[in-house]
Amino acid sequence: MNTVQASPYPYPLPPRDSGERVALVIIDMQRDFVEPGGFGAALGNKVEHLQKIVPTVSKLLKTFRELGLPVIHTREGHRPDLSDCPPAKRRRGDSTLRIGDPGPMGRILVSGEPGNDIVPELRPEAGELVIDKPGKGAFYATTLQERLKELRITHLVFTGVTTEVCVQTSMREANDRGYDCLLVEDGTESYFPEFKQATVRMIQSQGGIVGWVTTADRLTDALRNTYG
Ligand code: C5J
Repeated sequence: MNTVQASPYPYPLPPRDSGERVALVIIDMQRDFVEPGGFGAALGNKVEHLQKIVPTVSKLLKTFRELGLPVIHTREGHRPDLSDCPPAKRRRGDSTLRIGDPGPMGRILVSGEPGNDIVPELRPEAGELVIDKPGKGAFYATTLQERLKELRITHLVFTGVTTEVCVQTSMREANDRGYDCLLVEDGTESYFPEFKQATVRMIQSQGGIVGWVTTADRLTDALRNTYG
């Protein structure tokens, strides 16, 4: 079996034609989190820090597309009437701009607004799954699990933002549902470097309690050897 060099031990890739498939999951690479004027900035974060992973995620995206492997994009956002936004989520924090308020990129964290868009470099292509989610986890109140089953996806490679919030929550949800999960360390970022470091460590601790961790280059090499 082909594997990806990973920690705490090699990550097994499903053999071609095995009936199992690996997919790339790109979590919330939206303008609301990575550009000034969005939700991330409204919470007082330095959004520029997240922008440095865009080229790495973009290269991985290109590899998955070239190899004909499935890609899933997620977007955190709420319906325009905010009926799927718990009042507690809206109240949280001491920002002057709250979810649903008008900001420089439209209403904050509302589906269909410019800020809710995925950054242009990572824009989904026709045929790629886009999951709109009201929570931090990609499985909560979405059809993701059903779609993964339909597509026979058993292995999930996680990238995106932020490492310790939506990426880690989604990875834990996937792990509990029986998916083999791999985090790409240089394809994920946090507003807080120490939180990213801690997340990367805790995921692979105790023999891979939540999954495995690798780098984009190691993953790309293994994908090309296995599916190229
Ligand atoms: C946050 C996310 N941090 N995508 N969302 O609120 O991680």
